[in-house]
Amino acid sequence: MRAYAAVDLGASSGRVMVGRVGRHELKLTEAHRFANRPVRVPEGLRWDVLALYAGVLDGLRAAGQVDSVGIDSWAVDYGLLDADGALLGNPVHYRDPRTEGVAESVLATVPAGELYAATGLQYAPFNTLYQLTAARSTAQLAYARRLLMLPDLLSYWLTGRQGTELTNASTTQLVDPGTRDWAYDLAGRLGIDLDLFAPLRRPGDPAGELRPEVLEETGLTGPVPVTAVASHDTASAVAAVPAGDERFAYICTGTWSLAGLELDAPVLTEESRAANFTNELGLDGTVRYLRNIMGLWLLQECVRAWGEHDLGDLLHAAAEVPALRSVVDAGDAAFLAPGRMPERIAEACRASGQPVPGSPAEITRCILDSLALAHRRAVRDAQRLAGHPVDVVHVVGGGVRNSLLCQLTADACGLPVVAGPTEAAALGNVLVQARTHGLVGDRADMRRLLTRTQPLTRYEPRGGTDPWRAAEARLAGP
Ligand code: ADP
Ligand code: LRH
Repeated sequence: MRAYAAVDLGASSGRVMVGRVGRHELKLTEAHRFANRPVRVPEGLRWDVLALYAGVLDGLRAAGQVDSVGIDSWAVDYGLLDADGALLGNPVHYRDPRTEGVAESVLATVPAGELYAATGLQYAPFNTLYQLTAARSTAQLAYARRLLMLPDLLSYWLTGRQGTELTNASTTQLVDPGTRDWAYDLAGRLGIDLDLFAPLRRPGDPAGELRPEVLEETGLTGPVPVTAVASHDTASAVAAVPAGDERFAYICTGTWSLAGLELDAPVLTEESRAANFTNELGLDGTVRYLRNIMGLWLLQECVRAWGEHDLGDLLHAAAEVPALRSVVDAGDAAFLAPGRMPERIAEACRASGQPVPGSPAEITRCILDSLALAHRRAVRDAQRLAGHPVDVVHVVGGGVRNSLLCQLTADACGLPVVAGPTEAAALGNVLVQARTHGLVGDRADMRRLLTRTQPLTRYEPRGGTDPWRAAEARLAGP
């Protein structure tokens, strides 16, 4: 048995998990969990990256002696370093409004079709490409000599070594999904200096060893290697989908719902671009063909607005509310910004001529019905656009704990849902580390181990999908 620490930073919480792996065993325990609370300062919405780093150190101390450490986090965001290697300011949150209207200037230089052909990425206002364009005339960028994506920044602080992990780099919209290298021509046309990025590294590559100061602070005995994992949390989560064959769709449910397919090659058709599907890079040359759906962010923001509310009670009450009374488009970027979420959801229902949900239970039901409906659309669209039929939908991530959402997703998709594991990103992180020690083989081997060792719940679809089709039509408008 070996022990691996998986640092997994989500938009709502960070955790350090310990995975104990043997040839036929895989056990995950939580060493430490800490809140991830973005902070609004006069210049905008920022990540408190020092608090996150402190949480990582606390977590490593709680984890105890491990054979290796891997880090994954949410995508697209980065820290800038000056010529001395010091961090220039707090990383900007992808929900910061600085990218509003920026896409127009990018698209005036590189039309949307060309951008999709070059990078395979969906349009999302927060893609690193747009963030860098928004930052163009700032003093910070002028002084920056290095850009490190968030997991790479934390890895640098732990080890002193710099690199850019590929799966997360693919979310910058500056990587060519065909060559799996930088899109040099595109970056040149847009005046983006690729020298800012540290050299690419791939999951499984060595990423240094914990610095002596880190060993002292965490009480660990060196050398402790840090291993590059699929550092985009969604890439790690997809690697840990316990699928039996390739005929599956997945939904990674947490702050976001990332719904789609694992493919061997990108889908770069015009139809796919119009449907806003993304081709992010996954483990072992795979493509994560998926759509971003607003996810449980909608509920997180409502709960924040309502103050103290027990999530379990809220979900019980929501289960009693009649189904599909009102739905909103959970893929709409209008819900990206924080604030006033119950009012914004009510306004969207009013604007589409549906009953306006009022109580927290009604609004929660509206959110869960809307997420299930968006899951249905993404799973159906992905199969059609990629020509890749599926028999089952795997739900992983925090939403696994929400049995109502899992059941509604099965109902809406008209397919069985297999829910679990909850901590898929951490498990994918652990398994890539274990692979470097030869404890697991290929992706199929990893998935077999997950299926044998992790608790999974199966939800069969109830009733027909007609009510969901009707709700879809209602959203499409008259
Ligand atoms: P992220 O990694 O994006 O921060 P997670 O995968 O941790 O997100 O998922 C967080 C979400 O999981 C919460 O917003 C909440 O909706 C859901 N969740 C967590 N615990 C429970 C629970 N006990 N019951 C129902 N839902 C839960
Ligand atoms: C989920 C996630 C998702 C990205 C978003 C910014 O945590 O990494 O895959 O699109 O955050």
